[in-house]
Amino acid sequence: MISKLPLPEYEYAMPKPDADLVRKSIVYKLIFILGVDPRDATPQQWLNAAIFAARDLVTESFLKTRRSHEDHGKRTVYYLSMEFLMGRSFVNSLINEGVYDAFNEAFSQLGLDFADVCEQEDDPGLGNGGLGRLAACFLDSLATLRIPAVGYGIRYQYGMFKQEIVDGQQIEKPDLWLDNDMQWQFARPHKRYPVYFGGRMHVNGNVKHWEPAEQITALAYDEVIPGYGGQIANPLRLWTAHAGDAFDLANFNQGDYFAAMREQTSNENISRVLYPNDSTEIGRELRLKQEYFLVSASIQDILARHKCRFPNIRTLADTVAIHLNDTHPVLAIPELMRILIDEEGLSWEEAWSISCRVFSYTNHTLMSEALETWPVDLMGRLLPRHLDIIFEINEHFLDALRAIGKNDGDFIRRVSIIDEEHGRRVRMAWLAVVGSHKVNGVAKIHSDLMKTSIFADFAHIFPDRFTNVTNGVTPRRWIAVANRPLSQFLDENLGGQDWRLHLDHLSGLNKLADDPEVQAGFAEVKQANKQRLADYIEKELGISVNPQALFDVQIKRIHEYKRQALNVMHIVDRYNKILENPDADWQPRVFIFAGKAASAYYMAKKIIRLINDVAKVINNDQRIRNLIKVVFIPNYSVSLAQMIIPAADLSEQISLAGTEASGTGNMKFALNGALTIGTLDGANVEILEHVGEENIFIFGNTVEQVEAIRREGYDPISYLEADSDLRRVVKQITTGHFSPQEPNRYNDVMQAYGDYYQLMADFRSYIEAQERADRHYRDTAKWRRSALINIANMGYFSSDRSIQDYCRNIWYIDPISEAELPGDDE
Ligand code: 26V
Repeated sequence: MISKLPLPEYEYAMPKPDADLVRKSIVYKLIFILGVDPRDATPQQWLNAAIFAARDLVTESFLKTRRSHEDHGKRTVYYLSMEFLMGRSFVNSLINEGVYDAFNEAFSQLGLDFADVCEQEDDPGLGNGGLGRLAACFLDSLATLRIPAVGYGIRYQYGMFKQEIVDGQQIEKPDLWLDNDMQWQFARPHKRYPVYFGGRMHVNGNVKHWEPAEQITALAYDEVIPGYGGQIANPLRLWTAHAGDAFDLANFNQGDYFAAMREQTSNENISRVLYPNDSTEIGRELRLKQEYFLVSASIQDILARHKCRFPNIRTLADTVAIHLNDTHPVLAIPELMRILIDEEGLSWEEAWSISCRVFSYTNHTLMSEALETWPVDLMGRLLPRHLDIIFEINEHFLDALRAIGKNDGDFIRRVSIIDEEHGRRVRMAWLAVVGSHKVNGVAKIHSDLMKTSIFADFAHIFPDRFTNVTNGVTPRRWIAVANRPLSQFLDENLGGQDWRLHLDHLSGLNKLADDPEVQAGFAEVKQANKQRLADYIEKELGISVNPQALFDVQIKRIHEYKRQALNVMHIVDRYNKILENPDADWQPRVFIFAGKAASAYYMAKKIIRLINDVAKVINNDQRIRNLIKVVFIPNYSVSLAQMIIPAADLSEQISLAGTEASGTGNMKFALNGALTIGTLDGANVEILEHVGEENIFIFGNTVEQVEAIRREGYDPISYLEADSDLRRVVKQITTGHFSPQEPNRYNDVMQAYGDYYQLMADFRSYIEAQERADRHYRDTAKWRRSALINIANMGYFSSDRSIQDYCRNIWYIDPISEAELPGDDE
């Protein structure tokens, strides 16, 4: 059978996606690609065969898209990110290509359990958390919205570590995701670029020449990112450091072959491992090398592509937008400047004008310890020409300020890209702001705070440069893939499937939210998901939880600012009160935690241990009669999130106001019908605006209050003195009630650094919000109504909307139109 041809001059056969053909295609792949006898095949091998069959489908869209790009020369966005937290690809691809049912049916014809086969897939963890997952949601939306786009990242050999919990404590194990042959990626052995390091600069009059000392090769692997609907697929190009032709040029030239080979091994390390977003500054040479490696390979690739399509490098800014996902890839700015000036012969002014129009930058955190700065010495040693360019950018910038009379020394010191006060460092965020035409925060409140805190000076200098794009999440992965029962419920109640592409169509649920039948339908969906999670917990952890209880969930990176410890304090308080008043009408709750702590983050690891110690005591206290269960699910990942979020009743978003830039988990929970208990922080503020205050539990101090308390001198002890419940909780935790073998274990956990994240100040208000949640839950109809209203009003939080905002206000990019796609009948 010959299918529609995207490549008309070559005939080829593509299995039509009906179950029969899919099955045959899978068996074919099993036999002829994997060389496995179907009779002996393991579920893993069946999965591998099915992935090859599925990849054929996405590859067709991929090649079509490439053709269309080549034929139309459209403006393209290049999304540079050190992290892409993609999650598993198999089911997502089937759903986006519209062939899920065919594959499902094919497996049932083969007598295999489809869910079991899907579970065999690795979950590549090439990201830390929110920033990496956002990049993945954005790629899905870019492809779905037919935006010409390429993602660029690093193909780390080891992604985020595997977390095991041993005796209540986190143990890190290497994540060998590449072991199972990454079948989704196409190796591109001919796409290779040299990346240089070290050496020195030669200055000859006006001409500067960089003579590097080391060379390493960046090799491309392309992952296919299918858009929903199967028409478009964009590439995610991941670079790997190739040792083959890497050597120390100096040693090699001196004939010291063995010394040159030693270097080779160390150069291979560049794409070895993902760095954790530690609480402590990293300042490591290898990380800087990684950042430059990504940037250099990607910029070379972008320029090569431009030159293929257009004769003149001076038109670059007309067809290229490069987005910097946080400051991590900001060396792209001096790298582009270097190539335009040193290699293309442009003047500084021409190069700078192009560069500023090309680049845009997203800030993802206000936390000062996460703002990257690099020692001038280190930068000069690794990248002397880039440092030189950064100095020159700074000079031009400061000169321009002085020229308009802004020459106050203190001001100049504050805005200088070079921090002269902490041992001379390059401030990467300053470089990003100076070198981009737009800078955005990721939620309204965060974008506003950006302009009054870290970037206050720059907001005066460049008032039009700062803007907001509230984050979003893809409804394909976070409903269609993660929550099939809810998808079916939505299809039935909204009379169609188009919410997957137009998430605002969920608003149709608003008028159904009081309908008892609709409520019952939703309750059935939620119950099924809770049961599935309860089964997982029982199987993996041997803890039996009551699926009728309220599922109260906090899953995210473990960090002091996210205040998992405040959640624990509520649990302990509830424990105390149940013991005091056992006959009251207590709402049974299951408290579910998951998340990784950066391996060097002492306090975060301690919080994990505390959760597990508290769990042990409370879960085993017969007097509690299962009214509380505490569960820490190990090894949090995208695939775990896909199972846990659909099962949640209550979503914990309890960061100290002003610390969580946006959060995206908050959106995924609300989209799946959980109610939020949260502070007025990040995107919670906008979620409140959309769902209405009667459908969310808001508590705690506002940003203004937090700041006022800090200004006036925060005194955590005064809260302890005023609140005997709080006093009791803190005393129990810090004096060993939950760690009797080691009473001092948690004596630093509650008030570390003078309670910097103000747990004590928000405790009482949090407890009251939890009581409101209990009362609300008891009124079943009221809770279900609220859950439905949450879902109904999440349309705004689709990453499709975020991407449309970026395209309109920052990248100036239009989608590929239907007419520009190679037609099926071409
Ligand atoms: C910093 C560093 C510095 C050391 C090297 C590795 C590394 C990796 C990541 C980071 C910064 C992480 C910032 C981040 O993840 N921000 C989160 O971004 C989400 C998407 O915008 C947002 O929803 C979260 O609120 C925000 O915390």
